[in-house]
Amino acid sequence: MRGTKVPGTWDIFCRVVDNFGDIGVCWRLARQLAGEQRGTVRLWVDDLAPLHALWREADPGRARQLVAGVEVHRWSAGFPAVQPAEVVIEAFGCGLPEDYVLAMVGCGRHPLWVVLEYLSAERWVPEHHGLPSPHPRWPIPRYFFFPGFVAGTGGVLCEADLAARRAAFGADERRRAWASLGFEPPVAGSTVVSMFAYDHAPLAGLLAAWEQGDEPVVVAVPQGKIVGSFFDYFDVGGVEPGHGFRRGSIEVRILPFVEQPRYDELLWSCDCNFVRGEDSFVRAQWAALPLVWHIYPQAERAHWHKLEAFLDLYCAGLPQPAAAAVRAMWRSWNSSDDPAVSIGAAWRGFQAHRATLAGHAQAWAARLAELGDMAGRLAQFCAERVKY
Ligand code: TRH
Repeated sequence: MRGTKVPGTWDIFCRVVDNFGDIGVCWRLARQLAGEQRGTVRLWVDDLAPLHALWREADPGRARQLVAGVEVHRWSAGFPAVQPAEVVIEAFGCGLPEDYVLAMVGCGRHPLWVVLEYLSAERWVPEHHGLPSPHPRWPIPRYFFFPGFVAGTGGVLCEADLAARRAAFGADERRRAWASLGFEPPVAGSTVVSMFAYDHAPLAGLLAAWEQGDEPVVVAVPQGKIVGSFFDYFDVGGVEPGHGFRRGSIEVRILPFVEQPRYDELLWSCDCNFVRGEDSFVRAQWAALPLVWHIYPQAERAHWHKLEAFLDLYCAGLPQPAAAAVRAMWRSWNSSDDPAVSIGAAWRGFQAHRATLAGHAQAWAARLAELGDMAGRLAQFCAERVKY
């Protein structure tokens, strides 16, 4: 139907502010638009090293390459003269190159400019999602697109084959996944957790609780800065990925930083996942298992509103004691200054509800799936606004 055809060409602009989240989301989106929406997608990113960590085939030394059906370009100063795409995505306030904007202005039919925002569960998000954002100088159609967890937002990214991949991941696949990381599967009866968190997490308190607890805990830690905090706590030297160490009730497994699809498999192989930022947080929700979120810290504790807003949504429908345990655990994990509940006590409270939380995680993932995937919603959003 005229006016609702999914746009054919896309330019996604991404600046790596820090860590992996910005490129993690943009790369997932780019792959989906190319693979599932059959778009011709160019991804412009200013730093290819984090992309290489998420997807080894992406060569950080090449300024232009085709990877997983996406044309990946290093975004550097002196932007080349290119024909703008039908839809231009400015991710997370990264801005667009001035020359590129002028090329957009010069197009007979102006491209659609989409300002992709960060994910938030705050109440104002549905009211702002999809609003026009008129450019101060140029008559280019520009709109806000807000991902989110409720109807009226853009949803969250979810590949079309994710549920099938998850369902097909059984005991054999789990064994293979552990073997590929250099380990035997953890023995039955242990609580297996993955750990991806920022440096300021109250890790030592949690490790002490695990070490001194009655139950065996296996902690899988992908390579990253936080590994150093494990070495400090256990007073061990640099342990290489594929190796681990034990003390008391805890076994620590140091893993490589794996590619995005393998990270999903790690999440599926655990009983509880500690995740952070934006994209791993969403993947842990799709894993349909209990999770603990370390939110990206912002100035003036702005992140705290986001944390509470998500807790309000996530805990709705949970029996009160289990909801209180989730709140206590997440608040304690995110409080760098003197949390009201010690992290050890918070963990014990959280674990006491593990069966309820496991069931709830499945219900939450099913509810999220009903919203529809963000890439598809974005394609539809643009189809309704692009002028052909
Ligand atoms: O890395 P993050 O902390 O990213 C961000 C950025 O800090 C960003 O600036 C900030 O605004 C945002 O958080 C909120 O966390 P995130 O979003 O979870 O991204 C991590 C990515 O790394 C995600 O795509 C999952 C992936 N990953 C792997 O592919 N393999 C791994 O082994 C691990 C640990 C993660």
